[in-house]
Parts: sequence; C-alpha cells; structure tokens
Amino acid sequence: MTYLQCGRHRLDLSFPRVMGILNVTPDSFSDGGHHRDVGEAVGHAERMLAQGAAVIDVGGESTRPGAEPVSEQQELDRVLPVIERLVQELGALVSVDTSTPQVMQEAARVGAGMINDVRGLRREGALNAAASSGLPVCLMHMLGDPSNMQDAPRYDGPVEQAVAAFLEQRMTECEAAGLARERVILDPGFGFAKSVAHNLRLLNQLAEIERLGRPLLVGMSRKSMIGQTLGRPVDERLYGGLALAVMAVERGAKLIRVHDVQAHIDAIGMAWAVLEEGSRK
Ligand code: PT1
Repeated sequence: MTYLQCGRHRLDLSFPRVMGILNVTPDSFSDGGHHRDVGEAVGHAERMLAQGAAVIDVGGESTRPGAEPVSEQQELDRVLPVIERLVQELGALVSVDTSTPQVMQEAARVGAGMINDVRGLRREGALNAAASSGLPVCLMHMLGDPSNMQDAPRYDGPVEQAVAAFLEQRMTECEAAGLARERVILDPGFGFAKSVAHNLRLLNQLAEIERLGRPLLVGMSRKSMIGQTLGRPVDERLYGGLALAVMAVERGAKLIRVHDVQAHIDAIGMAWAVLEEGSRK
C-alpha cells in the first residue's frame, strides 16, 4: 500500500507528500483557455514542483463555502488546457479537482493521474467515469453542497464516527461499481459541512479515519478553521496551517493539500524525521 499507481506515475506514499493547489477558477481566470492565464498557471505549478510538490491539484470549480456552481463547458475550458501543458511540458503528476463526469474523462484522456472529488463521486455518472478511468480517486466527506454545507452543520454523536462511517460506506459502494479499494484515497473534508469545533475534533481524532486502511489526504491550508480560531485573515494563516499539517502527519496523513508548498515541505519533513527516528528498532 506504499505505492499508488497514478496513470504513468507511481506515487510513493511511504512518507507524507505535498499536493500543490492550482486554482483555475473565475477569480483567477476570466473564461479559461487564454494563453496568458494558462501560462501563469503553468508557471505557478512549475514553482510548486521545484519546491517539492509531488502532485498538482487542478480545479476549475470553487468549492469554498457559498460558492456557486459552474457549467460543465466552463470547467472543461478552464482545466483541460492547463492539465495538458502540465503533463506535456513538465511531466507532472496532475490531480483533477472535479465532480463532473465529463471533466474526469477528458482530464484522464489528456494525462491526469488522479481524480479528486469533494462530492465523493455522488454526481450522476461520476462513479462510472472515475471507475473506467483506471485512476486513483480521492473520496471526500461532505454533507449537502458548497452552496449550503455551512448552514448549521450537525452530527448525531462524534463527528469522526459519522465521517468514518460515511467514507467506509461510500468506499464499499464504489467498490461494487468497479472502483477497487486499492485505488481509493480518503479525505475527511475539513471545512465542508463542519463547524470550527467539528474540524478541530476531526483533526484530533484523525486516527479514526486512518483506521479505514487507505491513504489519507487532508486539506486545511488557509481555511476558516484557522481564521476563526486565531482571528487571522486569509493571508495570515500560514503558521496556523503548518501546525495543523504537522498534527495531521503525526496522525498518519500522507497527502497534504496546500497553497504554500515550500513551507509545508519543511514543516512536514521535520515532523516526519522525528516520527521516523521514534519508530527505529
Ligand atoms: C479538500 C479540499 C479540496 N478543499 C480535497 N479537495 C478545497 N480533497 C477544494 C474554509 O472554510 O479539503 N480536500 N478541494 C477548498 N474548499 C474550501 C473549504 C476552502 C472550506 C475554504 C474553506 O475557509
């Protein structure tokens, strides 16, 4: 279980790896496909790879709380030219952050090596598209949709048990539809249908998700769980985020989805060195 075959790339997950975030959303992009915008995105990915990112996560739909949906064509126009160049020019391992079946299919066709779906393949046709791609898939926990997920999220009982039960059930359903467990990465979905207390508790109890036996991905970079806990605006959340990343690694997380690659490479590398020394015979 140390390696994950991601298309032509073999991803070594015997130690924690950094996934660099590459947003190609309306705020950063007008209507996609413009050479200058694509060039800027490729340049940013190149810097993240040089800093040690193992994967570049390309997303054309914002899934922040309150974000509005985009059309399938818009999403395709935004992500495909970028993925194509990252694969062709940089030989990068690209993950596509999408819930849209057509985007999964086309991304795989142009060389993406992983599918990252915050909706856990629950959109119609997504499970079949992901299964037939042959690629690993990150299944994330969320209730509702980004437009309404933060409307007073509630759980009966401990949040980590609800999240673990959801992910286990979803993994079983996906397996029945032809997506082998060996291809699944699990993500508890920090900031998705969770209060600050839920998010903090979930990180504290992350071992409950790790027990499901699949590689864990976490995304906490610059999120409001940091902002609300420390009283920091979005551009002052790095130090808080590094603390969270280190705690996630200590609890077994193997893919850390972040904006600030260099800082996380060092924090995680240091944490991992301590953990490794402690496990020596
Ligand atoms: C994530 C994730 C993601 N997060 C995966 N993919 C986002 N696998 C996009 C806030 O509270 O955690 N895992 N793709 C970004 N979504 C959010 C959610 C951004 C909440 C910000 C917040 O600030």
